[in-house]
Order: sequence, then C-alpha cells, then structure tokens
Amino acid sequence: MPDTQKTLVLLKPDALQRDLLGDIVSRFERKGLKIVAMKFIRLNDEMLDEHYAHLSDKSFFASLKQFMMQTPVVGMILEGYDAIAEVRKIVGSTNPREADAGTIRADFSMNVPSNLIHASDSDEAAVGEIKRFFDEDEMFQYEKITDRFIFGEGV
Ligand code: IDP
Ligand code: MG
Repeated sequence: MPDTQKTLVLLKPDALQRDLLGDIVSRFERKGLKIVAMKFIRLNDEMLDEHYAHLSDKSFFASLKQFMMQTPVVGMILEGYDAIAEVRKIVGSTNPREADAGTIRADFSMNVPSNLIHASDSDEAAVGEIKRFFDEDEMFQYEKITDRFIFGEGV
C-alpha cells in the first residue's frame, strides 16, 4: 500500500507576476493530488530565515529573501500517494535548464533565482514546513467523487 503523504508548495512571486498560478496548480490537479489547504501568504524576514536556513551562508541569501517578499506567495498543501517525492518530480530540478522537460521548472522557467515554485524535499521538511505556514484549522479533509478513480485500492 503506498504511503499517503502531505507536502508543502509555495508558488513564488515570479509565478504570480507571470500569470502562471493557474497553469501550475492545474498540473497538480491533473496528477490527482488533492489540495487540502491553499492561501496567500505574505512572507517576512523571520519566516524566510527559517525556511531558507540551509542557505543562510550563501551570497544570494539576501536577494533570495527580497525576491520572496516582492508579492504574496500562494501556499498549498497537497496530499496523495508518495506526495513529497511525486511533487518534487513534477516541479523538477532547482536549475530549470537542467530540469527534465515536462516538469514545471523546465517548461516555464529559465533561471535558478526565478524557478517559480518551492516544494518540500523530505518527510521532515514537509512536516516542518506545513507547520511553519499553516494552522491546523486551515487544512481540510474532504472526499471527492473522483477519489476512487484516482486512488483506487492503493497499489
Ligand atoms: P529547491 O528550491 O530546488 O529545493 P534549494 O537548494 O533548497 O532548491 O534552494 C532554494 C531556492 O534558493 C531555489 O529554489 C532558488 O530559488 C534559490 N537558489 C538556490 N541556489 C541559488 C543560486 O545559486 N543563486 C540564486 N538563487 C539560488
Ligand atoms: Mg529546497
């Protein structure tokens, strides 16, 4: 039985500016991932210090944070079988020019700092990031009539 997981996605300011929110959300919907939370988030310095702590010693850290605060971002929690790895697969590699064709980053972007989207990269990251950006009561459990066609018996 596959593992049903939740993962966190942020649609970055370049996705909003370039009117790509719908196209990106659509890719996850078409895969069958269930959107269990979704909202605008105005990121601040403190949130970004935590979120990008692994990059705090990089020369681009300040500009990365500035970029992420330009507009609100769209935060989503997606649920599905092996959702953490599956979403990373759909998102593609950090460098859009190295990402596989068919991924969001390869298909819609060209440059590392404006690679459109963030997605949790591990079980621990997903748990921590969901907690960082969403309250419990902002997450919704619901049934869709397509659930049995998409999730079936879970093979
Ligand atoms: P990820 O987003 O694929 O998980 P990370 O290494 O966690 O990649 O980096 C987080 C974000 O930091 C990237 O998505 C990108 O926006 C930015 N970033 C990473 N490396 C560079 C760089 O060398 N120059 C500028 N920005 C970078
Ligand atoms: Mg990362």
